[in-house]
Amino acid sequence: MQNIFVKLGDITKLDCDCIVNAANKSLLGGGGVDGSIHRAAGPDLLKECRSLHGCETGEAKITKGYRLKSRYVIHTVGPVYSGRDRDRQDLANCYWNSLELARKYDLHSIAFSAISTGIYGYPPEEAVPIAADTVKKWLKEHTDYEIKIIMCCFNQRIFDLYQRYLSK
Ligand code: AR6
Repeated sequence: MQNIFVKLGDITKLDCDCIVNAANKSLLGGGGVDGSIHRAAGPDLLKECRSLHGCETGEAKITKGYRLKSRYVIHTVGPVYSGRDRDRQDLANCYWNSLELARKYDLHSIAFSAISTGIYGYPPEEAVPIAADTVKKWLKEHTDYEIKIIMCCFNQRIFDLYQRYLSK
């Protein structure tokens, strides 16, 4: 896919319109990528997050990026992996709703972290096809909207899975 790029590295270093945080329902920070984003953005991010009053699984909310290079942060809450059918829809909603929010704010580059594949335990082999299929479907339904999508991977295994799946 022309507009989808796979990148290995730290999402907090990326210079794009928005990065997508794998948050928890409180939106008040945590470990993993969430912790790194809050550390890099500085305390004003937490202040704005407090005003959002949390976020449901599969939904997405937006804040400014503060000290990050990225102008905005989209916070989405992935499912805690349970092995049930519902996980798949919840995870797909995270990608879909983040893209909807980016469009609403007229943002034209977005970097996703691999939502739920860390602390929330989603097996990367299952999560990567869901993420890739959802962004592809979104792009197909929004051909009038220009957006560069980066799938930012923090480890080689997820990077390889994306490369393989997206080249199909
Ligand atoms: N840049 C890019 N990707 C990263 C980075 C980084 N700096 N750090 C980690 N990853 P996780 P989850 C990858 O655990 O599974 C938090 O406590 C990581 O390798 O951050 O959705 C929240 O507050 C993995 O592939 O998020 C929640 O409580 C992916 O990001 C909970 O963790 C997601 O791993 C959410 O768990």
